[in-house]
Amino acid sequence: MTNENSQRRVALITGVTGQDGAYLSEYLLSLGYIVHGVKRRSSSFNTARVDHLYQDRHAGSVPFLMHYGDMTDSTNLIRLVQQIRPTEIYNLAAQSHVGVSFESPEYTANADAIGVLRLLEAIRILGLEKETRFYQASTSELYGLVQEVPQKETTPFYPRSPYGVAKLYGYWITVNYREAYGMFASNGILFNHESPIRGETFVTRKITRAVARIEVGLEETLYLGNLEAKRDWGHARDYVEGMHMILQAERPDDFVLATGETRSVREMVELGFAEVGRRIEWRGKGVEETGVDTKSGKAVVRIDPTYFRPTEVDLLIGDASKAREQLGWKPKRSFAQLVQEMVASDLAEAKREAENGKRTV
Ligand code: NDP
Ligand code: GDR
Repeated sequence: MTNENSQRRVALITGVTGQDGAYLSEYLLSLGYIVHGVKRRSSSFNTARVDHLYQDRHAGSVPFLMHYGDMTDSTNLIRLVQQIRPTEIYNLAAQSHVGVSFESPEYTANADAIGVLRLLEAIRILGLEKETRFYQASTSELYGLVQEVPQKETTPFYPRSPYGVAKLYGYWITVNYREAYGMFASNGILFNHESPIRGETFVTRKITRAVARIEVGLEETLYLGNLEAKRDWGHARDYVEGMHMILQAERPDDFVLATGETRSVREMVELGFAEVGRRIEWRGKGVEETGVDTKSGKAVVRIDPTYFRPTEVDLLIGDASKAREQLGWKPKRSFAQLVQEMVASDLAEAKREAENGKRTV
């Protein structure tokens, strides 16, 4: 069975201004979709990741449009779904930072849990259950405290943060609406995926950005929390293709997307610095531990206890066999390529900043 609306391919993406929203928009546009994105009102520009997709909108009709909206505003979501009548909705909007969710747990629950319900209800209220397919951005954070490795669709959930718990609701309400109302509603349980446009406070980007800034002399020290946590890190471009595949499947279902490899934050630090020819030697223990650059003899990595989380997810490693067998999805880009691409991009940016700094002084 193909999508009933295969003639008309109109996607609505919440969280369009985020890392995945930007790559997914690019990908769907390349497939000929009309893409509508939901952006939040902000006092400063927040569309840098998608500006290149709609900068020519005054020149003529463009297949990329943006609308103001918020996951905490159901009337707004209902109106958008009514106006756009999308054939596919990708719900990517979320307060997506695990650490921040301990600081803002109620807001995280509102946007990440009840927000999913609001969108599903919008589809139902408007009678679009058979017209609109729904993708929910679920996460490996659902697995939390290790129950089984590698983690797959049948592994029990045990979330370890307000973010993880909010996403648990999002996961199950998606399953429930599928079963209760026959909606084409699917979860992608995605393991960590990164890129040069990853938010700057997530650990991979924080590391590659600091490597670049230390290299060009803009910064001296990278402060981190738990170095022992292990993550299954893939490339965001591969994962947005998987999201699309999940909505083209014959039946709605839930799929893990992961690389099947895991590395610690410590290893990520070493690999990041290795990209600029620096070797890190670890000295000391606990919060006194430092990462010393053997070339300069300087401590370039230090521990800041404020980055430790009250409850941590120690080990994530995913088994994406179901997605490989049923959807034909597998990651194309390696971890080494990912780190190389991120450091190169951050180096270019740091050099530009250093140049501009010199000019204005
Ligand atoms: P980002 O943090 O880069 O993007 C999140 C997006 O959600 C941004 O566009 C943000 O807007 C928007 N947003 C946040 N709160 C609201 C709100 N209340 N109303 C409307 N929009 C809102 O996340 P990613 O792109 O990395 O992730 C996309 C989704 O996938 C998220 O739901 C995340 O939880 C989930 N996920 C991500 C994984 C990853 O490794 N990247 C892995 C598994 C799941 P603004 O730009 O204005 O802040
Ligand atoms: P995560 O990503 O929590 O896995 O959630 P993040 O990069 O924030 O943390 C990964 C691991 O690194 C440890 N860590 C630090 N993390 C941050 N952010 N900053 C630090 O200084 C630091 N030092 C050590 C963390 O403790 C953690 O163990 C991401 C998000 O994209 C979620 O939205 C998504 O659902 C999951 O990935 C899958």
